[in-house]
Amino acid sequence: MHRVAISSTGIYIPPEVITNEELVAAFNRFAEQENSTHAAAIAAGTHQAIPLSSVEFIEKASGIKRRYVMEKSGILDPQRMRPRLKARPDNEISLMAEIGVAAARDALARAGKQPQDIDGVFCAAANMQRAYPAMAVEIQTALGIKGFGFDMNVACSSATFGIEMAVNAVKPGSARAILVVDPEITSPHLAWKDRDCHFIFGDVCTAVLVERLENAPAGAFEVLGTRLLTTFSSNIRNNAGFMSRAEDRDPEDRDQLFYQEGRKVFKEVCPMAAEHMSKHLADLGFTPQDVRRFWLHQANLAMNQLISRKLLGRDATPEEAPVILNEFANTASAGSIIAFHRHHDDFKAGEVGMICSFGAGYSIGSVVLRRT
Ligand code: CO8
Repeated sequence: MHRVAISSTGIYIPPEVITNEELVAAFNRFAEQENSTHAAAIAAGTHQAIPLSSVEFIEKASGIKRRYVMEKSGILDPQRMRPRLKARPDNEISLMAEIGVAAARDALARAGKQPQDIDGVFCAAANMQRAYPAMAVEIQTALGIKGFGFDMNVACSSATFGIEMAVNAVKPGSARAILVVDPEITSPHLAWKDRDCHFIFGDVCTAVLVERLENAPAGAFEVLGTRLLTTFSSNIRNNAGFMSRAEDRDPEDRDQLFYQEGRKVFKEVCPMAAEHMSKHLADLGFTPQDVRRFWLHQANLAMNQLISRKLLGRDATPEEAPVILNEFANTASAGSIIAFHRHHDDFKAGEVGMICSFGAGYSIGSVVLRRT
């Protein structure tokens, strides 16, 4: 069996930013237009007025201040309220694969590796652009990697579940190295007309290079353990799928986009995540106090504060549980990887850190790392 390490990570950041101020102004223009169209019915009590959104609420409830998106003009157009993405012909690389290739190239360069050093690509994301052929195979071929690839979706835990799959391929020797690529283009799946969730998500792509420790560059992070947990919940859902057409569903139907019971998710997932993390650490012979940094899923600031408090018995410092959701919003499975990507350079050899994601499914995935 081989010892396994994360050699590097990479990131692709989309070209456009939407601040909370811009987002709320566009949403409120949309709400006012709708309300004025339906003014008579609203006055008669037969139609519900759309309430206005507010920057103060968003920042207080979530900690999110802005988000990157692939295309913002369509999202901010009150007549449209969704991104404008161009359909590409089959002989052009698809958008998810294009940003996957960019993040993967960044990860390869940071580890000083070439495509011929890699044996597989897992495309792990909460939403796939199409059913087949796999995005992973398109990314693999565009990079010039010989070997294999497949897509996997475990919502916000796709990246950590992908890391476990990669560790399980590298450890027994079936692959020397795997790229876990997480292109999270969340904006086409977000209900930008729904005040309760229009602020939550952003687009990004991350990549993680998992390989044999013996081939990893100095300063790589050895994977000491991975652990996965799922339990079914309908509190975060998206019912869009291949049966929608046969069911005569309108793509604009509310359940064909992301929807959730945010309060219930908050209450149920925080204790589950804290318990999962402390058990995983205990089984590896660590206490939470032995961990220098927790790179947590980035859905909600108060959620991460509560989980850290449950783990440590006190508030975590920003150094112990870094926050990136103020800049990126919730980027589904990429959030904890961005936190790791941005906040690991200061680790000394021997120091231990933990990545943990949690989200729809419910799903929780943790990875314990030690700097070499
Ligand atoms: N502006 C002003 N007021 C608002 C707004 C707004 N934008 N939104 C809601 N309000 C109002 C509500 O109507 C409510 O009013 P009232 O008290 O009169 O009913 C009041 O503010 C409070 O509302 P909430 O109780 O809903 O507010 P919370 O404090 O619970 O905050 C959050 C809402 C931020 C959603 C919070 O509950 C949360 O973050 N929960 C955790 C959610 C979470 O982690 N979800 C994970 C989902 S991600 C995932 O797993 C991957 C999915 C795949 C990606 C898909 C891509 C699109």
